[in-house]
Amino acid sequence: MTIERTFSIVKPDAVKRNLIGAIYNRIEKAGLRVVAAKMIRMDANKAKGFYAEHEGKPFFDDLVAFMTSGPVMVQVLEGENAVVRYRELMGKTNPEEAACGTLRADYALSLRHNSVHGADSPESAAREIAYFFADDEICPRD
Ligand code: RTP
Ligand code: MG
Repeated sequence: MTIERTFSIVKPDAVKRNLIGAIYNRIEKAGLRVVAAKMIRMDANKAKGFYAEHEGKPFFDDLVAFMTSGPVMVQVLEGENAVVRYRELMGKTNPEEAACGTLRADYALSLRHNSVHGADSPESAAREIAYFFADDEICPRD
């Protein structure tokens, strides 16, 4: 069994609507464990660095404005195949295309205000975890 880590954000639209607990509940029910978490408010530089892969795309400025519009919860999740399993739990980027029962189908407001982020590969997960957390802020479970 390979235990993997992934990186997750509860985005500003979900924090504003008091959905942190609901989303954590779904993460835990899916068998993923929260091994690090904190609330932060990103500034523009932090958000631009996080979404650097999208720099130059037409939605980039709006994405950065949205991600800095309020506090977010950032967390590290651990479990078997955590990257793929958390992407499945989130559903597709656009909530209109997200499968029933996924976080985005149930909570997202729009393509931009889509409530959650999840790393798209183990390599992205490693980069994103290191972008927000020091090693000693992560508490692996027994
Ligand atoms: P995320 O990185 O936030 O988990 O979302 P994702 O992998 O499902 O989607 P990605 O392609 O990485 O896009 C990042 C975020 O940018 C916004 N977006 N807007 N056409 C558009 O207006 C557009 N496309 C993407 C979404 O908020 C998406 O989550
Ligand atoms: Mg992405």
